[in-house]
Amino acid sequence: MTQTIATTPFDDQKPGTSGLRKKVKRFQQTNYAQNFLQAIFNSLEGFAGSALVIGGDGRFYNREVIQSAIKMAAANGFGRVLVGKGGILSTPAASHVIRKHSAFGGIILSASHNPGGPDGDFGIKYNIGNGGPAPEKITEAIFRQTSSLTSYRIADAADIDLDRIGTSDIGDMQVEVIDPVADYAELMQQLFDFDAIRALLRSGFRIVFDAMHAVTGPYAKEILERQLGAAAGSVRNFVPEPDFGGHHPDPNLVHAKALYDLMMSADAPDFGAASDGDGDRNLIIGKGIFVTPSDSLALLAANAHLAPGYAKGLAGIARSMPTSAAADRVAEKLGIGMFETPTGWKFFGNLLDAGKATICGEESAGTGSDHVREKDGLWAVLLWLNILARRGESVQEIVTGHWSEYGRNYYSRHDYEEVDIEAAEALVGSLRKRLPELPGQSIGDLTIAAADDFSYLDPVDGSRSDHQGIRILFDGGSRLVFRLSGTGTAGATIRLYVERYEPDTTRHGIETQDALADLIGAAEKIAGIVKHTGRAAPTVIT
Ligand code: G16
Repeated sequence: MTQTIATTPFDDQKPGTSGLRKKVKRFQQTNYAQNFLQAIFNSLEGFAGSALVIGGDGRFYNREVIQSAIKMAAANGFGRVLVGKGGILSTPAASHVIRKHSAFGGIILSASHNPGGPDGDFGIKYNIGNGGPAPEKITEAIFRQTSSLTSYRIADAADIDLDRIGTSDIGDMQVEVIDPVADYAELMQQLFDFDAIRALLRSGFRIVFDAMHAVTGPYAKEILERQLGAAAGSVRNFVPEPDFGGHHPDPNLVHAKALYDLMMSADAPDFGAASDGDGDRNLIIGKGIFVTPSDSLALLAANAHLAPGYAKGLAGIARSMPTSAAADRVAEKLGIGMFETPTGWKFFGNLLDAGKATICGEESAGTGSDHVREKDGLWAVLLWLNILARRGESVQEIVTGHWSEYGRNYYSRHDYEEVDIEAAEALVGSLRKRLPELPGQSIGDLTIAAADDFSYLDPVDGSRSDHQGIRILFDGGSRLVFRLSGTGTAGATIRLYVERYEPDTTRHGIETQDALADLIGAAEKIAGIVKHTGRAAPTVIT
């Protein structure tokens, strides 16, 4: 009953920052998804008879690929598959299910915050037994497999009924359709002071959570409204749609503008939050104040001890290199380790497994901890609510208090999306060539202290990752970072990260883009973005 289907390789199946992400239309080509799945299985060893977790964010094409993945898992020798009801598992929930059930690994179908629907994006990612994204060693092996594939194996079986919780068999493999929310909700109860949050919400503290028609809807409805008693209607856009209701499920100030506008209005609730397509990102907005992801990481780390799961304190903090240094100051004060990794959650896995870091975060709206091995949107929301409940202050008071204590890291990211790939590579190539001559040069009042191309040496397994972003460091600690995104599906996306540290509290009220204006001007002078790309302005500023 196992079929071996002949196929030919595709030359574009190199995993990016987070798995393989492409247009749905590309994934719909005959054998495209199956090839990649077979390449994953071919690159793994020793999984015969063990469990595999499969789930996705519910986007268009999710169900079809899930059926193939289940049948291919059976044909390749897995003993058991756990799949979320309706094919749904948020990325952090999938990570938890892998860990809790000691699965060999998991297949997560998502293109994260990218748009869905027939003209949108799709993605496949493999997570290892610790629940985290496969490290580069494995993604490189998968890529090698994709280039020489001649066939894939699939069980000749009927589709599994994904909408009914229960077990069935495909040959020797058992398929278990599980409640996607239950295990995750139980984990959150262990980490946070649900009584304190419940009391806060009962006291009239108003929250709004925008699930953006994506995967966190069922999780947020259950946890925030049913278990914690947030007012009915606090969770918005909570029904996951294959096309995310036609929206772009990216919780940033552009795509979650309605939430932002609400939070800046006179009658704003006390706390606003949103998550993305697959539930691993978060956006936090207080009444009248947006909290940058970099600040959020620092604040959560500084206050985590107020939640029962972190009462013992943190072992260390990790952040991706382009993320602001706000968390570094917290680590310094707490006297704990601070780790700077390349962009990509996969780089945190070793640090978390080794007990070197407890909390991790990225400028790209991701925060998480050692409770799973993915970033976790709802986890961040619950930790914020736990902190707010225990401190009894507003978001604004907590954020400005933090700046007074540690100084403020003004921070912004400018994205130039869908740029011609050659033009983007030329910009980076030219910068890379000029790195040695940059130190000592001055642009206006700014003097370049150092310039390099970031390399990471993993302190746990000694692996090295080069070319992870160009850093231009100025006297006084300001910084520019240039890198190309590894998650886009059309052309290239140039990311420019701008940061300035301001210790003086009397200068903490400046509008962010104004506070960074000299650095933004310097970025143009140094990199020639307009000349290279023909773009007069970024596509998205966050
Ligand atoms: C993924 C990765 C993150 C990374 C982000 C942006 O997030 O897991 O670690 O920061 O992409 O990456 P890039 O700058 O290369 O586009 P997600 O939420 O898209 O899975």
